[in-house]
Amino acid sequence: MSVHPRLQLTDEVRDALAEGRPVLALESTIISHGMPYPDNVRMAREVEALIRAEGVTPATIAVLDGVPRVGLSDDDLEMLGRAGESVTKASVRDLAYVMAKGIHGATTVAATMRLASLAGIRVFATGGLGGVHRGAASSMDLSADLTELSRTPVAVISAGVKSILDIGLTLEAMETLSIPVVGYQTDEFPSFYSRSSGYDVPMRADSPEELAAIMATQWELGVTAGLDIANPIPRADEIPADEISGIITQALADMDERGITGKDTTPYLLGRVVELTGGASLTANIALVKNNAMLGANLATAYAAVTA
Ligand code: PSU
Ligand code: MN
Repeated sequence: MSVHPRLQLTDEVRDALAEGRPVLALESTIISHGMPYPDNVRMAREVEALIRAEGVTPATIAVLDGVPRVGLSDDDLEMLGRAGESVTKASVRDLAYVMAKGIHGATTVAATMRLASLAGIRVFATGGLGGVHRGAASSMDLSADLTELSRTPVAVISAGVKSILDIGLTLEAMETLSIPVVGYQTDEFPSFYSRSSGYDVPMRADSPEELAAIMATQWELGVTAGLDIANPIPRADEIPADEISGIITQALADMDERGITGKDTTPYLLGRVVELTGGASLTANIALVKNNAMLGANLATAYAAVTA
């Protein structure tokens, strides 16, 4: 698989891909917009270290000075974390803009998927996906993460979607968009901070090998959609759904009061939930990202074996 000429890969990522060794993609919106500094930078470094310890090459993706970069240095991670919300949150619609302007873009799940795919990377681990927002029937706020999942062949591991979204409508939208939703060792779709959501997953897999077989088969069929792999937060780290639901309701009310809309909603809600939980949601968020990175590393390994 050739790499798109506009992408800049680190030597480490380029060599791993050329030799068919496993590579795991990671996003950068979670660093600049998803967590406060300096926890965000520490999380990004620890996640990369965990992945390397599994024998897999991490590829954190961002646009820096207009160049889509696949694999970042420690200094790049520090810059993205420290600059925080002053870095443009870049989804797919923003990619050409930040590149043409020569500015930085912290890539969302959607934009990270697109760049990973152009680099030939098929597995990507993150925290939470975007989806259908509560009240979407009037706001039309549907994350472009769903659009991209419907058309770009990358498996995305997340801990489900937060109940800042409408989980039922998000699952319906994914069915319509032909996005497989696969529960990892679970029959229930997880809701980010909590292992439960009240919604079933339509499919279940119990090992990385099973997941890799589903990916390979789907793409052999010419179904070019991605996959949503839903990996519940570890039991020891979860915040029970009844504890977090009141906090989310409060955060949504605060958002409406401040008139926050559009691409600012997800970062605002995440930040407000961290404040309202006195930091407990951040601890849970970091734990689930690490858990997803571990599964991602094992899946990248299993998928590399299938496609070897
Ligand atoms: N959910 C999280 N943390 C995040 C995001 C979502 O728990 O950092 C980010 C991801 O980058 C995701 C983006 O792709 O928010 C979705 O934003 P929007 O809803 O504006 O599409
Ligand atoms: Mn949105």
